[in-house]
Amino acid sequence: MSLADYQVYPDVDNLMGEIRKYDLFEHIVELQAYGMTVVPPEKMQTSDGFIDRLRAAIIRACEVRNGITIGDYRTATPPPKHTFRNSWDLLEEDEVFVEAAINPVNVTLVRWLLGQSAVFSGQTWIIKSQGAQGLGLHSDSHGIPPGAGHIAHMCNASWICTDYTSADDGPTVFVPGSHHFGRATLPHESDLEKTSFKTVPLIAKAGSLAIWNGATWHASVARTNPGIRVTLVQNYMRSYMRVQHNYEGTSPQLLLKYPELALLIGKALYPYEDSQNPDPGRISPFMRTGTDPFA
Ligand SMILES: O=C(O)CCC(=O)C(=O)O
Ligand SMILES: [Fe+2]
Repeated sequence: MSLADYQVYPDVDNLMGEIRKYDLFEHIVELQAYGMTVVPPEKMQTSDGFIDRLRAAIIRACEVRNGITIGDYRTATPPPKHTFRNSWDLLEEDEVFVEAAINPVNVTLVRWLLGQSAVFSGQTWIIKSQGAQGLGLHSDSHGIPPGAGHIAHMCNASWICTDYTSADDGPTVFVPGSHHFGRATLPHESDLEKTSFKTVPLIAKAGSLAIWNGATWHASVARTNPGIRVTLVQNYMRSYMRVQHNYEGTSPQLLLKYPELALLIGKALYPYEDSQNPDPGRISPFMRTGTDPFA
């Protein structure tokens, strides 16, 4: 008899059942210890052709939204400045994005990190072509101040839509265990060339799911291979820090008269709320909170 069979702690007992059913114990341990894990395609319980449909839907959405032609992902050479635009909020573009968001293995791991009340926050693509630069080390738990480590507040569950075979594919890289630091990177820590933190690359077959505690530091390296890297990034979060009422509709006259009120009301923030229309002036103060509770 296992502890879960007593059914005295349903939030965990039910999750244990799913973890066992999908053979995820090793991934749960990796999430706890390293802050990230990669689940291979054969464990993902996806329907036939899922990852091909997902990759095609991402490419189609990027072509339509940005008025470009990408074509075959193995040979495409779209200019990076066009493929990184208008990439958020894909759920209603194609039902394959819903399939991606509610995949049972994905959801089990998300609930392990964020509890049963975890909510879906957003999806965006990464389309990375030959010559595209990497990204510095950062945490995705924007706005979570140091001191709030211990539990995951958000997570990133990314579908790998093309093979990441080596560093030449321009993959994400991670600092294992960095979620235990419970803070975002400081400016002098983020340059991958200069930082003393050691990283592991995300090597995975198309159809895998890479999932990490949002606090786990990660970066990406430049892509030198031809063709494009395609990824569907999905953010989930705990639901507890939502405002009780949407004050964004407050009358502009009132906000103009009381600038302090305008500051407190807080326009939706990238990447968590109004991803189509973020207020750039608020992004870096928000992210800086990740390094200082008084920021
Ligand atoms: O893999 C990458 O290109 C970076 C991904 C990243 O930082 C993210 O999805 O949060
Ligand atoms: Fe990130």
